[in-house]
Amino acid sequence: MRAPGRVNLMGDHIDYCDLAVLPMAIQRDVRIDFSPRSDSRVRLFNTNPKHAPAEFEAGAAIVPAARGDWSNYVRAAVQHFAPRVGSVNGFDAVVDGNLPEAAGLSSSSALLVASALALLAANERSLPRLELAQACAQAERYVGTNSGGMDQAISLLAVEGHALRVEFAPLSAEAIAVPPTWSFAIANSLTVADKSGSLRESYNARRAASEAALTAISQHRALQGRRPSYRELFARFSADELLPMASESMQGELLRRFRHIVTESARVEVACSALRTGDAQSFGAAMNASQESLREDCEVSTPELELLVDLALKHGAHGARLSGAGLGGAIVALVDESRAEGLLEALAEGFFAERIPARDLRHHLLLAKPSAGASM
Ligand code: NG1
Repeated sequence: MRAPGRVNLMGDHIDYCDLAVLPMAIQRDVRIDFSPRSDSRVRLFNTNPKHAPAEFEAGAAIVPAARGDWSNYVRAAVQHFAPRVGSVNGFDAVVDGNLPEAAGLSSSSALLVASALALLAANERSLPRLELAQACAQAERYVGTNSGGMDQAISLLAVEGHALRVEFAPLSAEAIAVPPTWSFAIANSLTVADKSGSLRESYNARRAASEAALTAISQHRALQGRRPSYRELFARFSADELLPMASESMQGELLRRFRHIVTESARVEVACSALRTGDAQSFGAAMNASQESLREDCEVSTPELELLVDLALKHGAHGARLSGAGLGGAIVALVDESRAEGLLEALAEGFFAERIPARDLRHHLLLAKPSAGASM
């Protein structure tokens, strides 16, 4: 079983508001080799020696391993899907992968998705992909992150050569072709974005702020105390109308978080149009505006991410932004194919040379290939 990681091209910290996002699956993935068992035991071995083997009983109430333990993503999938399967067969599995972990490239969701598919296959079951993606998003809450559904959706629904405009509630996806002359470079900031561990609270706090901001704006006279969803709000008011309304309804951090949600959601539409028409300049400008918003309003950038973005812009990128939850993790930069190698060299020299041995470079710096979703 293989499930890809992803880079998010536009729309961060808004999927949990059920607002559309624009991720793309990449060529790096999590792979699980498994054989079904006749009992309900799940036995796991990871080819990365950092991750200890694990073993548990499949069922509806699986005790989690310690916070941050890799096996929790498999436990999450098995606990969620075991009751659907009924009398469940477990599996023996070897887990392997080439995604940098905790880099904002969604290795955790890829592991969960691959585990869900393995459990279903071990029990000769299958589910429609859309249903599976929704269920995997719910399943991931087992690890304590109150996440949105972007990562599971892209890992399951991605189409080779395309990015995916993903909408939520109900989940749907539109594949948009990536022009062959566009390259997306990914560079890992090497600072850890470990959502399942210490950064869980910061992530959940942003989601909580998105809810609180909605409650605050519903007190505005134009809404008369009726609390809409973000989608309803955006259907009724333009960004230009909403921002002054927000200034009257909230302040400080909450206002900044709300402003990020409003402007980022608008940028997803700009980016989708630019992708459809092959307008790299507009796409890049939207990426740059997104980075500013992620830094100033969402407050999830770091000095290392800033440095990478600056380097990318100085060396030919149309635009660059952090990708995913931030607070570490990777950046993504849009560059013309003809300038991509030059950009990689500049990032290697300007950022990685003094931080990691050259042999590790390929792991942390790559050109993304828009890849297909999970497969057996
Ligand atoms: P990453 O980048 O994998 O930490 C997280 C969430 C997404 C989304 C982004 C921010 C999980 C599994 N994924 O992604 O749903 O909210 O942050 O856009 O928590």
